[in-house]
Amino acid sequence: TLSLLAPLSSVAQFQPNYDEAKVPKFKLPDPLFADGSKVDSVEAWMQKRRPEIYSLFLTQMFGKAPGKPDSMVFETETEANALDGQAIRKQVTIYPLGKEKPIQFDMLVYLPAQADGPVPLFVGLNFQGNHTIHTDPGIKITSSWVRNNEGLGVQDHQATEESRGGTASRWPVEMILEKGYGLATIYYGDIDPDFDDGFQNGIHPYFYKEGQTKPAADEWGSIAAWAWGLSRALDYFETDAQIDAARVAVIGHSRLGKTSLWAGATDPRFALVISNDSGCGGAALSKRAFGETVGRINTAFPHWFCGHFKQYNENEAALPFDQHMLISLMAPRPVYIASAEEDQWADPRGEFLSGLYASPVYELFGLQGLSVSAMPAVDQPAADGTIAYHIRTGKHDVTAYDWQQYLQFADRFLKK
Ligand code: GTR
Repeated sequence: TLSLLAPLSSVAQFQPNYDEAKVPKFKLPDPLFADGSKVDSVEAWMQKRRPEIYSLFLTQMFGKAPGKPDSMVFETETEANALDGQAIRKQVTIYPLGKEKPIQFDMLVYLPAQADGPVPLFVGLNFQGNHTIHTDPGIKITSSWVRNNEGLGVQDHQATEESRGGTASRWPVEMILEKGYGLATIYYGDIDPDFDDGFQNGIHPYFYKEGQTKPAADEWGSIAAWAWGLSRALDYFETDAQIDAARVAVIGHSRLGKTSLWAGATDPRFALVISNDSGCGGAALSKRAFGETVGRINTAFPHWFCGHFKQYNENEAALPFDQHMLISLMAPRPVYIASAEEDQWADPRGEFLSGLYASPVYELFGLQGLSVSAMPAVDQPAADGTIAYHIRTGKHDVTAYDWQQYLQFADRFLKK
């Protein structure tokens, strides 16, 4: 990930804390406490407390996004015999604002060839283009801006043939299909290129009011835009008879794990939410200031969150919420939080604690949140509850091991 860091001097000088003894004393807001009293019913949660918490994340962290546009157009190319007959491959061009507006999201969809009805599906954004997730020669190569990457043969921000299959280890397509699930992915740069250009490219400018040149301090940053793109994918699934739009899991890694969590919070149509190594601004508690901090992330990536989030730089104590409350916004839907042992930057313990402190909200629904109260050992998933957690050996990545756990977890909720 080092190659993804912005070369700012203040960023280079940042010294992360990796010492548990130096975690500041902090007090977490109680998701089930409002106006001096305990939230004691599902109704009070859904009608009052959840909207309150949601509005804090919306205006103070991720920023407000537009709703579902009414001018969307989908164009689909289908290959009935992809991956040696194992899959139906669809490449769906999503024109979120209609064909007159020159912005399109290319979505790659694989569905199991043998299915006796609409299938459940995983959807997630990818970092380097759809063609990097599998060597399948039929996958279109994106013409959007991509990050230069020597290993993937990307120069001048243009994807080439050389990167086909280059990130396949993160996308075990055959394994997913064998288990009866579909998989859909969009290159996140189709929605908003991941660099700070003052919001001149990507989806944002299409929504500026007369005279507006950038989002207001409570309006969407890039993460909210990527999450908005995921909801447009879901809009498509609702039109495809081979996909069961009521059984869609949203998954993301790292910055895209922050994105899958926000997608789950903003769009209740996502039936299951997966955060893979999402870290700061994702599942990790900000107030622990362990590894990456709010100030560090807002300096290196000023475009990810909304303007208002910058007021918490070096000032996590002032946050009126923390990330356990982001997890609580998924309730009662299942959520899986995963960490990696060598990914201390993302604060695995802070990711676990978010799941733990979100659990009382699930209990309000009569469900078990996390099934354990102490952090599990590495490679010992705690996945019996409606919130699941594991910390895997190894580094910041998505692996077949991670996917095996997600598939097993999904089987409990998304299989008929
Ligand atoms: C890092 C960033 C993390 C995480 C990661 C990634 O540079 O500090 O928050 O998002 O990038 O997305 O790979």
